[in-house]
Order: sequence, then C-alpha cells, then structure tokens
Amino acid sequence: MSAGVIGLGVMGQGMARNLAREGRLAAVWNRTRERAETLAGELGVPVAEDPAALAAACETVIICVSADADVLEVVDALLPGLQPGQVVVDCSTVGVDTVAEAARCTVERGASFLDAPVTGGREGAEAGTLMVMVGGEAGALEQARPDLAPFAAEIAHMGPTGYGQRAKAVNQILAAGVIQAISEALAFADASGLERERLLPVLAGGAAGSRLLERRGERMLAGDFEPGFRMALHDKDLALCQRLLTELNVNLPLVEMTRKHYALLMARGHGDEDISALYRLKREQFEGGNRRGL
Ligand code: NA7
Repeated sequence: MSAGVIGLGVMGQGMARNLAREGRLAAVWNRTRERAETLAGELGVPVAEDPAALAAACETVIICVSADADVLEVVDALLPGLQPGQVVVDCSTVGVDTVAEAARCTVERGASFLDAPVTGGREGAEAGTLMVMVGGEAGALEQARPDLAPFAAEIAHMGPTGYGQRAKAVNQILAAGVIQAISEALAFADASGLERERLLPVLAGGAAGSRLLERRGERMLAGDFEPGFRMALHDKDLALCQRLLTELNVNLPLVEMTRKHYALLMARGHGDEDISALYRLKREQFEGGNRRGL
C-alpha cells in the first residue's frame, strides 16, 4: 500500500510529511514545481512529472487543492494514469456537485473516489491529528484507511459520496460561531482592561473553553493573525454552506454575518490572515469604529 499527494499547500505538506514518516509516501506533485521539489528533497521521495504519473506510481491518490475548479482540473489530469482498483481521496473542501462529478469520472475508470475533507488546520496536519470526514463506499475507505491514518486522529465514514463535504459544512458553521464568540468576547475583555494572563487560563478551563481559544486567544490579543486557517478559505467554505442551505430554503444568520464581516476584512487585504483576524473588526467597535454593532 502506498500513497501519492497532489497539492502541497499548508494542509498537503503536513499530510505528506506524516505519510513519509510512516514509509507510505510514494510520490508528490504540486502545480508550482519548486514547492514539490523542496519537500520531495526533504522527504526523499520522487516528484511525479504530472498528476497522471503520480497516479500510476501509487495505490491511493490523495488530493488537497484549493477549490472546486482546481479539484476537477486535477482529477481530469490524473485519469490517464489511474488503474482499476485504485482509490482517489480528495481532502479539499469543495461542493457536493464537484465531488459527485469527480466520483463519476473516477468510477468510469474502474477506480473509487472518496470525498474526505479534514478539520484541524495547519497544526493538525503537522501533528498528524486531523479529523477526516469521509463520503463514499465503505469498502474503498477500508482500502484507503492505512494511507489516511498517518495524518489522522480519527477517520469517520459519514455516508455516500458528498457526505464528507456535508459534515465539513456543519463543522465550518460551528467554526464561524466559535471564532465570532471568541473575537467578540476578547475585544470586550481587552477594552475592559482585564489582564490576559489571568483571564485566558480561567476561560480556557471553563465551560466556554475551546481549542480555538487555547490556540489563538493569546495571539489574537497580541495582534498576531498568522494562519492557521486562512480567512479566504473559510469564506469559500461558508459560501459552500450557503449553497447547501439554499437547497433547504434557509438562511443562517451566523453564516450570513460571518461572510459579511469577512468581506469587509478581505476588502482591506486581510484575506490571507487567520480567521481570528475577525478580532480586528470587533476591537474597532470599542474604538468608535461602529458602536452600534456590525
Ligand atoms: P493552500 O495552502 O492555499 O494550498 C493550496 C494548494 O492547492 C497548493 O498546493 C496549490 O498549488 C494547489 N492548487 C490550487 N489550485 C490548483 C490547480 N488548479 N491545480 C493544481 N493545484 C492547485 O491551501 P490549504 O492547504 O490550506 O487547503 C487546501 C484545501 O484543504 C482547501 O480546499 C481547504 O479549504 C482545505 P500551488 O502551490 O499554488 O501551485
């Protein structure tokens, strides 16, 4: 059993490193070749000439690229190298229609497709503790599982194709709520003159504590918004949530509000910062930016 990774961004790099650590990484490929060469040199694995060559060199093809059109482009490019019985696992966060199309093309070649978006961010990818939410056939998941386990704390089968993405959408709505709550509460704390060294440990240990607060609270208050989880990507994910919600004839206030706030920040050039940069807006409210609320 061996895996190849296509897409060596923040998430794909961590996945590839953990696969290499367990001796399961056969090859890598990245659109920007020098990124692949740097990592491949470090890990001692080959850089495939193109996605088709990578597919031909491994049993499980793991994809982790930005958005819908990128996934379809990569799947199209790898098909000529795909053999019956292989499993293509897409860990990108994209729409259910995209994964349905990718699955259709893959199955036509006699291979299997799993939508397997992840949560846990850069830290989770590096530590090999991502939560993986999988849609597709249970048998294909069992076949690919050993090639996902090196970067996962948990791999959960959510249902047929598209159900990994549906589960991820739920997670992204939750993430919007948590980051809204933390940034608003900490802006209030800062404006109130509370000492962060005393406050943060108490909050983290209480009923409203969360991993995001533990990881990001201190850094938000210090004005450090290094990603992590890039705002532009979360905004893309919330747009995917809106599409799923439209099918149900529902607008969720949290999703609408968070996209509005992200739009304001992205227009000011903060889209490549961590989602915790939402704190910038909340803090401005206390500085007279908008005292009535955004
Ligand atoms: P990054 O760090 O922005 O990395 C994105 C990666 O996707 C990077 O390797 C890109 O290659 C690659 N990419 C983007 N578009 C394409 C196309 N069209 N073809 C091939 N490769 C492409 O994102 P993350 O790692 O944080 O996140 C990846 C996914 O996981 C995303 O869906 C998140 O929502 C969750 P490049 O180096 O720019 O050439």
